[in-house]
Parts: sequence; C-alpha cells; structure tokens
Amino acid sequence: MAFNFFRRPQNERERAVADRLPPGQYLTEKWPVLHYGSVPRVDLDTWTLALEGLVTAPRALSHAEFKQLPRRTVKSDVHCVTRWSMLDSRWTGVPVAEVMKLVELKPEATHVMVHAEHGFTANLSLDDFLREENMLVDTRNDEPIAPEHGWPLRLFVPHLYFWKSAKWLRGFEFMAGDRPGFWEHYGYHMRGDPWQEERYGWQ
Ligand SMILES: Nc1nc2c(c(=O)[nH]1)N[C@H]1C(S)=C(S)[C@@H](COP(=O)(O)O)O[C@H]1N2
Ligand SMILES: [Mo]
Repeated sequence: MAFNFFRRPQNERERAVADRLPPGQYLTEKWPVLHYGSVPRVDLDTWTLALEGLVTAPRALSHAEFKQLPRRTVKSDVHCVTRWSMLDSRWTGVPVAEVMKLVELKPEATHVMVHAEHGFTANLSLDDFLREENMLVDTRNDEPIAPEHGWPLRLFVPHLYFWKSAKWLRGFEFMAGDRPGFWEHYGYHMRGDPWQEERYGWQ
C-alpha cells in the first residue's frame, strides 16, 4: 500500500509515518531496485575491500577477514532521492567504526570516495562517513541481501539519500577535499540530506 503524502493523516499509524517521512517522500512497503548498469558477478575468492588514499598504511581485506570483524544490527529508515522511503528495516553488518580501526588516517584527510564494482563511486565528508549508525551491510531483516541489492556487501549511510549507500562495495579512498562521485557528477547534490531536500547540486 502506498502512503499518500498529500492526504491528511487519518489515524495514529499514518501520523507516526508522516513524522518520519522527509519532505516530498512517500512510503513504500516493498524494496525497489535501482541502479545504473548491470548487476555484477562477484567472486568471493578474489574479492577485496580496499582501504586506501590518505592512510598511513593501505590495506585490502579479503572476504574471510571482513567476516571476522565485529557485527551489529540497526533498525533504520532509508530515503531514496526518487522519492520512496522504506521504514524500519533491520540492517546487519560491520560498523564503519570497526573498519576504521584497521587504518590510521593522515591528518589531511577530510572526505572519502566510496568505490564499488563497475567503477561506481559516491563521495562523503568524513563527518557523514564516521557517524555511529553507518555500516557495511550484507543482511536485511535477517536475510542476506540479494545480488540486485548489493550482495556481497553494500555501504549503509541512512541519514543521507540512499544513492550514497553504494551497492557492491569494493573500497574507500580517503581524500583531502571533496570530489563528486558518480551521481553527484550527473547533478545530484554533493551531500544529499533528505530532511533538507538536498536532491540536486544546482539548488
Ligand atoms: N554500485 C552502485 N550502488 C548504488 C547505485 C548504483 O547505481 N551503483 N545506485 C544508488 C541509488 S541511486 C539508490 S536509490 C540505491 C538503491 O538501492 P536498492 O536498489 O537496494 O534499493 O542504491 C545506490 N547504490
Ligand atoms: Mo537513488
């Protein structure tokens, strides 16, 4: 059932939902699939997660090494710039903070470029990247995420529009200063806060 944002909330459930929908968003119960290009075929034996750029010692984690890291589950809403929002999924994975314990940032680092399969990228400030609730997720509602949703691993940055949550994650490149990623290059906002409706760069 689609929640009509423009109709006055009729009952308690609808009022509660309305409070959690950022401006211009509608509720979806099903999880849409949205990306540029094709779903990559991923081989876990050769897969690595790179931590590189402005770090004192770059690293590349194997999938087995990644699976050893401490995990956690967070219940959270996600908001897509194409106007759907999905509330209250349970997302499970490794907190960004745990991955960051494996490298030491150089003092010049201010931003991160997120790298995914097929050259997809998304940029984030370190303030946005290092938030407590951010994770590298492989599980939603206790089920492994499907290939079309980013298996084996996707980033999860729920306070920004969902395009920042790159599917088929392959690494982080720490940078001095900001640079547009894939969608940002095509006109999406450099930050993408749904509560400020930061949809496009020219706003
Ligand atoms: N690698 C990659 N990740 C991506 C994208 C993409 O094109 N490539 N699109 C983003 C966009 S625009 C959205 S809305 C979400 C959609 O995630 P979903 O298909 O799991 O709903 O993935 C994001 N992550
Ligand atoms: Mo999107």
